[in-house]
Amino acid sequence: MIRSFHRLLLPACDEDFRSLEEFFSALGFAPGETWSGRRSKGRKFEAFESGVELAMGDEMPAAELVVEVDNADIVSEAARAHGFTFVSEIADCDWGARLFVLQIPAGFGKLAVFSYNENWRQPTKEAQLDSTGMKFAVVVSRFNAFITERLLAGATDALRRTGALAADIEIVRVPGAFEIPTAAKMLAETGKYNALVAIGCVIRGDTAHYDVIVNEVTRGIGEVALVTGVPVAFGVLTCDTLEQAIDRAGLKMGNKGFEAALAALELAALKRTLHQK
Ligand code: INI
Repeated sequence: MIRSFHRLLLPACDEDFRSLEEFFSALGFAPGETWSGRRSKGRKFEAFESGVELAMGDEMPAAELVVEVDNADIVSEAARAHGFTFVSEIADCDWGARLFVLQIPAGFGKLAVFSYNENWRQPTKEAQLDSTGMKFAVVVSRFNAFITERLLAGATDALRRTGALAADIEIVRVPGAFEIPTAAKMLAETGKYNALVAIGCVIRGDTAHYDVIVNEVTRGIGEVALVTGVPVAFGVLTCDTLEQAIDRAGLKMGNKGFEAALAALELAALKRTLHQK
């Protein structure tokens, strides 16, 4: 059973030794065991995995050593900053990687460095945040308008910044959070909108029915999305105090209207992506 694998380089002089040390350290190898004795000295550079790889076919790196890194672009910049000699610049490979080749100091041949492109091994589907050409409706409750108007401004800002036209954002006002699901269902059923954003603010101190309202609104908004198939993002603040609501409407905790609009857009874009064959 093999315990480890080493590629032994034998520099001819101290200067070569030092330049190889700088080379492998700068590229991100983990410095390992060192020894210095009367007859010899040495230093190991370790990598997480190592082994002998056999490969055939086109576009193979012509190099004596090959390393896989997390991000070849970053390592390439580090190599340039150290003045290492490039045999080939970083470029895309048709096997889903970015790769560059360096000259190893002291005449030890070439080192190919590559990283696989994100998600290459395990592709995932992820939508782009581009709302160009999409239509949205924002349902906003008037109760606690001091807060909900700020959330609305955040939501429209997010949609405009990602490409939606003002004319493609319908704003519909309702009395309180309780009415949001009903209005959302009416809007979703028109089939005119790619996604909806629900905006409201329920504050515990304002009502003895806090839990009842919150549960009903949350369940209702989720149900509209599931029943109609139109994404509805949840931009309803449920807070203990007015101060908490203010923090979430553009102060310390960001603007939840902005975040909800991005979530609506992402789901609308995901729907498109998943429907494409
Ligand atoms: N509506 C809210 O949006 N936020 C609240 O905090 C709130 N409180 O505290 O009562 C509230 N109540 C109104 C409710 O949503 C309905 O509009 C009303 O009950 C009429 O159906």
